[in-house]
Amino acid sequence: MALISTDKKRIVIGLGKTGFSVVQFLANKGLPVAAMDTRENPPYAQHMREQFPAVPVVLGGLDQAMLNSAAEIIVSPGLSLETPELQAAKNAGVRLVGDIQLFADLAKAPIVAITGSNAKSTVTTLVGEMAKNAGIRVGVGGNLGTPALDLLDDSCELYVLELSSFQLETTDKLNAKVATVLNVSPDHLDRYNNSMLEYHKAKHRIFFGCQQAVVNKDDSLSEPMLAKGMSFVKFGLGKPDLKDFGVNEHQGEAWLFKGLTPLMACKEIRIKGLHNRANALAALALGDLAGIDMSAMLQTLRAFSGLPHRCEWVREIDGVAYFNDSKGTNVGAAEAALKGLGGDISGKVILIAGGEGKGADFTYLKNAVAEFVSHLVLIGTDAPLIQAALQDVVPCHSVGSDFDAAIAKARSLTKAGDAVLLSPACASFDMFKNFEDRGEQFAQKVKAL
Ligand code: UMA
Ligand code: ADP
Repeated sequence: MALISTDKKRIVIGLGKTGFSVVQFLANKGLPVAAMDTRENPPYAQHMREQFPAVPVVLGGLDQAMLNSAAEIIVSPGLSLETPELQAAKNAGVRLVGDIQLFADLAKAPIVAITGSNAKSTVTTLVGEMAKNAGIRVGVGGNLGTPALDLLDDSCELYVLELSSFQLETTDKLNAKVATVLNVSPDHLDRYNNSMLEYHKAKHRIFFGCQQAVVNKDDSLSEPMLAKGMSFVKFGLGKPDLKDFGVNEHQGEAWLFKGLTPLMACKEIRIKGLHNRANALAALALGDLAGIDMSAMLQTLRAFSGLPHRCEWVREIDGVAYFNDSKGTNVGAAEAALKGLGGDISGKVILIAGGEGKGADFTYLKNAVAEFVSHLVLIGTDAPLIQAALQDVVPCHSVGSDFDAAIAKARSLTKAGDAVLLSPACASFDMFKNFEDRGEQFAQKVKAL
């Protein structure tokens, strides 16, 4: 949909990264705009005063009368569409939309769109690096960090977007060239009335208007609900069918394959663990459909050393390795980290977990914990919920919100060959600024031991 000029204001809700990028985009086009945030002092309030002093800003709540008379409301991903004031405006006939839809309406280059409960950032970064290494002018962002509208550039030849379920809720037609739901496991259920179906449906909005889908053979929830007009390529850790990506034996070892063609030995992939093998296959499938040169993609897999805070090795003390997986913010991620790491060590994992559980059911972790974990050290608000779910399986040690005590306790429970893993299965906001802060503090404290 084109941006229609009107005297009515577009109202941007949220003055975080997204909201500020939307204000900037609309104001630069000369369109009337106002901004609101339910917070008294949102992160970009000062930037607004400095750079857009003429744009009206309402803080500490939403002004219903202004909302009801808006030309359109552009809602940041951090605020639920169920917010009563937004629902009232919608009922008064005002369209609610998000930054990703504004982006999709104007982007001239093809879009590779990536969502899933886990592995989004890794796969998005990989596809972006693959495109760069193939000499393609590429814009990479979305939930990964750079708001989509900041990527718009007519000289761009390809966009690679990481999209969250929150961003997809406000996206009606993305029209991606290639899209994928990498995997679906419980996350953000507090925002979806505890309904996996609602969360799943939000993720699958990524396929609206899409030409080609990449499907995870090992996760049936990744299959598009409505496949009309779309072609498919699948990836999975087993042997691939003719046009799919998978793993097969070649020259006596495991190789990545496209159909019958061996591509490279799995041991050459620099990021380790079975979950990263799946991520490499997903990136290859997406990149191949987007037209990225295969040899540049394989070279990228040999060189890419992974993002910080994702199963990142920190240090070894007395034969015990310490890993920072602070980005493991839900049960599916913690499970993948345990399986990826647990199989690679001679001893057991001492897992540090806890924080804000977002309504998750932690019994999901029972099997992985029983197989790989010797002790669970628990921090943060939802430690009691995790303890209740897993204390039958493994000894649990709650230390409240004392992160130093958590690390000391974990260390005291180790023996040579073990690993200490921070993979909280929870959001960080009860004790830290964000997951990066949690991971950095962990690394710092472990290095100081
Ligand atoms: N908030 C309010 N009132 C408001 C608006 C927001 O209280 O009126 C609060 C909410 O609690 C929310 C927080 O502010 O959690 C941030 O919301 P925001 O919409 O201002 O966030 P942005 O700074 O714009 O960042 C968003 C994404 N954040 C969320 O979806 C919560 C960032 O993803 C993303 O990088 C950025 O846009 C650019 O696209 C972060 C994230 O945690 C990494 N995403 C979740 C995840 O990955 O699990 C979905
Ligand atoms: P996202 O952006 O979706 O949070 P990341 O690439 O940042 O994904 O990875 C987050 C966490 O998810 C990692 O720290 C790891 O614990 C877990 N993870 C990575 N790859 C996978 C996968 N293929 N399946 C399940 N979990 C994964």
